[in-house]
Amino acid sequence: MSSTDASIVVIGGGGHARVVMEALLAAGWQVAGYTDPDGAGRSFGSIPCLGDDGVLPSLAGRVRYAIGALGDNDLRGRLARRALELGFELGNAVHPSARISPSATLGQGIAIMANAVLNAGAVILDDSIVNTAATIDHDCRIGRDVHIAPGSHLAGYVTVEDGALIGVGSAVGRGRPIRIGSWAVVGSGSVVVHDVPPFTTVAGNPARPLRTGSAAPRKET
Ligand code: JB3
Repeated sequence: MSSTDASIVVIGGGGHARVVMEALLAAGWQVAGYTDPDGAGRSFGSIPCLGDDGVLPSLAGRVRYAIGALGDNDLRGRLARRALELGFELGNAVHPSARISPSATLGQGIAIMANAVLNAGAVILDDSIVNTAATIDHDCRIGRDVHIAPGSHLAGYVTVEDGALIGVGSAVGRGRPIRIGSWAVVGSGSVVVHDVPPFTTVAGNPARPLRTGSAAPRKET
């Protein structure tokens, strides 16, 4: 394995990581391998599992980039920050079929999957996922460690704070500012037209609160 500017290690080896790896390959990255505690001796196509995350320190001098590739927002963010501490830079997995406005702003360690759309002025912060065919319209602001699940649609001026999950096939916004609070969860197929407080789970059409918590929720859609 040689260090190149396009070489990246993927942290995670499950379903999300496989989609990330295919997006990376399609975008021209050299995927050096992935880490997974359950992946010993396995590979994904020609991409080897390098072992668990204990191998990362020894890779840091040889592979320039890493990306956290787990669906769990909290774990993904923590692993990405650990990679930064080890000296990796965070790379972005942007599938070539995604349509990203030239006025959009991307952080680091982000996954933007096939057929996603980011329109004018959208901002996506570090370690967030814009999953397959999700659309983020103008002037939306997506925080860190967020997951916009497949087929979700955000109208203009939506803010999604750190750690929040917008479940599969949801619609958020109605053309004026709406805020989804940090670590909130929007259930699959919801229609959200009002602010959602932090640590709150909502679902339905119109989306209504199901429960309120005080700690980072596990992933769920
Ligand atoms: O809904 C969609 C399109 N994708 C979902 C994604 C966003 O989240 C997907 O369907 C899953 O619900 C989920 O994908 P993820 O996180 O890849 O989950 P899963 O397929 O269950 O695989 C998790 C993998 O992470 C397993 O192979 C675990 O062994 C591994 N893992 C767990 N903890 C870890 C760690 N890997 C590393 N490197 N480090 C860990 O600490």
